[in-house]
Amino acid sequence: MGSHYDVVVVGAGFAGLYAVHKMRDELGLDVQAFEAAGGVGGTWWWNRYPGARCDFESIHYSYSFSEEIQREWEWSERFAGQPEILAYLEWVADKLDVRRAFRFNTRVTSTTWDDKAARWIICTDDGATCTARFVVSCVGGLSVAKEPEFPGSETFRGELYRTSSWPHEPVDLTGKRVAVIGTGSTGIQVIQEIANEAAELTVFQRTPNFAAPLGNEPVDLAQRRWNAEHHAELRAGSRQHMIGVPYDPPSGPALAATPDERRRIFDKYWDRGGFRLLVSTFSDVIFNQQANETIAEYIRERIRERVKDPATAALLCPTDHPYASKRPPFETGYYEAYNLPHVHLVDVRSAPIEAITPTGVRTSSKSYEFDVIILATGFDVFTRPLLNLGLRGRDGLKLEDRWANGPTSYLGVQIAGFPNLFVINGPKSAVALYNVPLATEDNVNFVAAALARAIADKTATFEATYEAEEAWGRLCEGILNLTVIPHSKGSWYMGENIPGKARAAYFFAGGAPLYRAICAEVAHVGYGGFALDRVSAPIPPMVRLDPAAALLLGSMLARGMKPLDELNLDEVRAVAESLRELQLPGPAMRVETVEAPRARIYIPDRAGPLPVIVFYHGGGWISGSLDLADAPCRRLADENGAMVVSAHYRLAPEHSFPAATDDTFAALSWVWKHVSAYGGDPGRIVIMGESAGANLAAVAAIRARDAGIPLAGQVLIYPPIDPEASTASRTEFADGPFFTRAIGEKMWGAYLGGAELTELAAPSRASSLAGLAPALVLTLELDMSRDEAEDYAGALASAGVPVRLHRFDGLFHGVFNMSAFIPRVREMYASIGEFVATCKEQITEVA
Ligand code: NA7
Repeated sequence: MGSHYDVVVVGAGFAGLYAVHKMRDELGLDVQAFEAAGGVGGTWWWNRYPGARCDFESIHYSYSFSEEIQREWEWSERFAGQPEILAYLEWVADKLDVRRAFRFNTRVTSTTWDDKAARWIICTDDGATCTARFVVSCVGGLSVAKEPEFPGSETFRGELYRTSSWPHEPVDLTGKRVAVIGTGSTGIQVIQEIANEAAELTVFQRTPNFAAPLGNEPVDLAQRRWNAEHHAELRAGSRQHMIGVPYDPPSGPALAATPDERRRIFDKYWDRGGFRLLVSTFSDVIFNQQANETIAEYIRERIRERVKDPATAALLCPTDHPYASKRPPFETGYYEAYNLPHVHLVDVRSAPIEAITPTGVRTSSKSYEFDVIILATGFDVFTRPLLNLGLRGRDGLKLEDRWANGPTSYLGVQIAGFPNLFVINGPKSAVALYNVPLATEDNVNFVAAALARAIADKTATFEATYEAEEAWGRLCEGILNLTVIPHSKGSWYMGENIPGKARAAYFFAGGAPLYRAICAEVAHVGYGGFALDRVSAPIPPMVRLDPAAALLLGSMLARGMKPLDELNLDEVRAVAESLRELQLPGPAMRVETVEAPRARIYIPDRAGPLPVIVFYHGGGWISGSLDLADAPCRRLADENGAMVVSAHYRLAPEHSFPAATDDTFAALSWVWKHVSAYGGDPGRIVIMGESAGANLAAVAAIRARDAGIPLAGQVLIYPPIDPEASTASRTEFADGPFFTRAIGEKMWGAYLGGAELTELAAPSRASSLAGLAPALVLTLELDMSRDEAEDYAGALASAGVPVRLHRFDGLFHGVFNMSAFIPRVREMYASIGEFVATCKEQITEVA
């Protein structure tokens, strides 16, 4: 057995160069790296085809970790071409002096875990073997070309090139009859570049793509100076953006805009390049098929404007998949190429390619003759590069068996069963929709911190648990299913471009800020979801989020939302009111306003007398309003055929305890006495509240019992019960999601204002809970007040009160006000509906 290393790194692209630097120079580890290519550069070493270029601006598509590197390198074009990007990576490699860590022209052929020695055995194609405590794969996601599906390529007598292994010597296409197969990002770049060079260019297109102008141009001196001075803010903006570039936020939903407004916004971003057309136009294009169709049709119109022959234009217009459900390409003069008389478009959807022949290409309807054939048919993404490492994990577990039904991973960084193997930008990482160099830095930094921890603690094995992998897989799939991406056919996003490959979620589509927040949380809680020396730490809350809740949280992070406990009173109140934007609008109905006590009465158009819901809004006793409760009250009234009285109460800290409980109880007493004048039935009152409003409802239910006011039921929507409760959920969800223990404590403090804690603030402290109205208690899995609310439900039941307890998995405190973005809030309404119906029945029986 050859040498032993702390770390073996595989790959010399963006990830490998930075990983070697980080592990060797910052952690001081003994690192050996391997690279199959003859030099550094990764994808930019291999993909030397004419026109190869990045489509994130180079100022963003570059390393951010070193101020010196950012300052010293100047890009000549907005979107640099392959030679310049390769030169950059070579320059970085020299600057960091990482080349000497690499063995080039050396391919890893097998990577086998030795359980006894707790290390990896790595064999390479030069016949050498070494061992390493850790392996860090930096092999990239799009680094293994798709196997050609066409028989006969070896018989072709002309020149056959694959874009991803393009020769290093210039290829002269002048005067030649050239075929390009494939019209993805690569095919489009090649076609537009060589159209004027080839004598005849024939493009074989199976699926047209939604290509938009790249907007490339030289970077002038003034711009270079500006860039150099603004790196810090550009990078900060990038890291806060869903896809890791500081692009404008979208202008709300496309479906809420008029056709003229949509046109204006699409025009604005059409030729500005990057992914602006996707991320800076409208918020719903990636989520809603109807919204997506507005942008899809806009792009089709632009294609028709540019391509003279209507039949060719029609062939170039995609109609079988939503915009951005396949990775959108960018172009410069691509569509105009089809106006050239010697450029021909062949539709191989209707007549598929059957073979490559000695003289050219044969489709099911015709044979074509060529001097040169260029294959731009894509990659076997994410899985194949790792499978090619010949990985065998614990007990000889083969990676191909582990992944028979599609890839699994935890955070894209580790695969259960493969200890001490870390993957940079692996399957189910965020990289597919996240500016690669920044995604890479995030992953390398995460892995380096994990290694540092393992080394410091003398941890022999560091591995993802199967449970964490499952939870992560569910989140990835759930988020992807909320987008239009699964509606594409044949996209590498879903593994569908390779015949026989498992259709699955190959990446995390929740956006960079959420991904970063999750990784930070995982590390913060001691690598939750990982087993260190086989002792596993619990899966952190953010990994267990409902996918829609996760996406919403991600978009809040992208908007720069500060943690709630860092906000001042006015800011908390503003946040509470802003939740109205997250609510589904409530149905129109008659609303009466009462001044003393202040309340709104929502009266659905049904025959009375109506059952009555008395509703108290949430907001931690310090925020919230009748406006915040407006949409939920309309919905409650409509769905339950009930009159809903939304009661105002005074807020702390201006009015601390007992103002709110006195106001809410006074409102209840008023309803009992006066509601019949509005058509309500005082014999069928259900009291209900959300969050702090639920605490007030629980207390009002006790006061009602004591005052002889009959209630048909009480609905407590994630109520805080007792500020001194010492529960597991308080500890587990102390840092959120969304609602934190610190803000909870501030709210309780403001509400109590130093008053002694009694049953009028903490209902569980009542001397008896017997005789209270039947209760429905709704709790949320990822809420710090979950356990105290469930304990209260238990106490009510022990006191003989009929209780229903309904816990909702994956949701966090506050979601009742987020119904427009978290579809499962409808389950909460359904649960309330069932309960309220029972209350109605019971009273009817009594009556
Ligand atoms: P893509 O985007 O996977 O494109 C591959 C193209 O090759 C696409 O147009 C395919 O058509 C076509 N293709 C693949 N197999 C066939 C067969 N058998 N017959 C006809 N046409 C075929 O790969 P790219 O290299 O362009 O881009 C990959 C990524 O690199 C890109 O997304 C960026 O992230 C950078 P299909 O759509 O399958 O009908």
